[in-house]
Amino acid sequence: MINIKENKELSVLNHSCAHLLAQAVKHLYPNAKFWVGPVIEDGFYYDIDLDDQVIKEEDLALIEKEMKKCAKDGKRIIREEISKEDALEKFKDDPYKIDLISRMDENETVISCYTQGDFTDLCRGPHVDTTKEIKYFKLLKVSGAYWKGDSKNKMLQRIYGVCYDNEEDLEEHLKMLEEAKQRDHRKIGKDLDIFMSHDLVGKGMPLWLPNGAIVRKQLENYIYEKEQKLGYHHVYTPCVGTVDLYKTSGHWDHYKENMFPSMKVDEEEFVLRPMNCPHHMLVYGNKLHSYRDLPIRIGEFATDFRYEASGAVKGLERVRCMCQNDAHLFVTPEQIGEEFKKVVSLILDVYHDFGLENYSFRLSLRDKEDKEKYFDDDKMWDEAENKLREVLDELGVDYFEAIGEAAFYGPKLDVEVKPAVGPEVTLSTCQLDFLLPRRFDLSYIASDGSKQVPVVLHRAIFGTFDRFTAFILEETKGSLPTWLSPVQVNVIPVNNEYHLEYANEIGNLLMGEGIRIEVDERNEKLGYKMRESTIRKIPFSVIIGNKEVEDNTISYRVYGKEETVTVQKEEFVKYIKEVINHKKLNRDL
Ligand code: TSB
Ligand code: ZN
Repeated sequence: MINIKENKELSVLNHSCAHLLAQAVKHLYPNAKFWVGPVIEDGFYYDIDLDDQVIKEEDLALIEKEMKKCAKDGKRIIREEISKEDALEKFKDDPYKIDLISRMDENETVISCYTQGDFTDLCRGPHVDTTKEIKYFKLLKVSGAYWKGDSKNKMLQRIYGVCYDNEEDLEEHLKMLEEAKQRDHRKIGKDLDIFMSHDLVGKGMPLWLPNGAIVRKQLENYIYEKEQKLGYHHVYTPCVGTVDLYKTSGHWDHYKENMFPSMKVDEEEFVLRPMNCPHHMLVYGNKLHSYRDLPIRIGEFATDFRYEASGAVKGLERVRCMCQNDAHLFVTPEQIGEEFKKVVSLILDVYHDFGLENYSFRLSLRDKEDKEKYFDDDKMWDEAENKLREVLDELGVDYFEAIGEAAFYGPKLDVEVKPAVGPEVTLSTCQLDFLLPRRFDLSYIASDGSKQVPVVLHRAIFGTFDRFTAFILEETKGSLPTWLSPVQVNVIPVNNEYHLEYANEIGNLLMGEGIRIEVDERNEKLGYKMRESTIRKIPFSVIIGNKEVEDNTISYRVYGKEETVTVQKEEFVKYIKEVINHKKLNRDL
């Protein structure tokens, strides 16, 4: 897709279209006041204050119509330069423009305005010459946006749109948006009954429905087994901690704006935890350790709470209550490379099992000049950063480096993925940490008998179960591999009168083998039931008709495939168990 912001002509066109939008809104809502209307990667938006009037999605068509009318007039777009004083006078009734003008650079003594017909807006420009040039546009959505992005400020209404210089490109863009919408995990999650939300529970607090709970449980079992085999020890710790715990860890100073406010209970002051590291530090510190015990790997499927801006929360991808597939690995400095390699190998292994290919590794390093953000130990940083690079090269992993993106406590490796809608997000992460073990006064006895401080690797392979589920739903378009699917086999009798008994027998046989099944015993036509099976993306549909009853066989169809296969029932059981146990991907069926 074209990055509109980086394309000079399209950028001018989109910005002019934002003005056209403002002009139309002003015609239809005379009280409207305008904040800013910038060009973004995929179009433009305008933030508008309408007091208590609300623009709804269905109003956009009317606004678009008015825009077309204004554009057709073909008014010239005229630039005018005025002094700051004149600008303050001209816009004196508009607090938003006054705010913009007053904050302009000291040296900016001349201010430009653009006028088209009856509409004038403060703007640096440039713009197209006449409104006639703004032809191929579409308003896309409307949402709330706090003034200056601050939740303490008034909520404005943000209208998004896009504009091209020809019809084909606009059509192409809209088609792509429609495809992305179909792939959006929020839609799939609703269609497949994976999760819901409710205002009474709160923003960013999804409720996992029975189907979603099956998926999550399977993910938990899967990663637990892998971690067990790699020598992890799993723990359960509370999802609250005292403020003092987070003062000790440093989160209270460095991470407070991402935390829920504290609450007092008797004499103690608690916070909902945003991270699990402090708890795991205490678990490590519960015993004396020798270098022979290390690495010690403490894992937990741990619930965390983070304050995410209300405009940023999104389905399962960005939530305020999440469950991390977390672990903290305590190692000697000499073990960093080897342990990091195991984590990266585990990431590669897991992504391979899920057939994931659309991701990239980002190695976040310190900015050597920034002595304020990063603790001052060049030797330690250099060694750690080189070690991580070495491991990645050894494993032949492609990665890009991001200077200045490291955490203040150490370098890290993140896996970045692109959701159907919206900017990239991090899935897996592995972060080196030299500081936290010191803050908690952790130690081990080295081979020479001296007391040493361990190094910690924070790592989350799925990131959170929430975000990973969102991603996997989008990557598979909801057609999950059989081992993850809430319903694995849908048994469909052609005619209940003759075939239901045998269908139930097959259902019980499969259920007895631990396979998740449903028997569709509704009095509906076969075609209807098959279509529904497809809509629900159930991997296997088993069809039971006369022939199957007579021959003691079953016929099945794999999701997305045309052909129907008839086999002995024992053979089917064997086959589907193999598909599940080997976690076969749909593309390999
Ligand atoms: C890995 N202390 C480390 C941990 O030991 C930590 O918390 N790292 S983190 O802040 O990067 O979070 C881990 C992962 O959680 C991220 O990589 C990301 O995949 C996921 N995550 C972060 N914020 C959210 C959120 N708001 N909603 C869903 N998942 C999130
Ligand atoms: Zn951590």
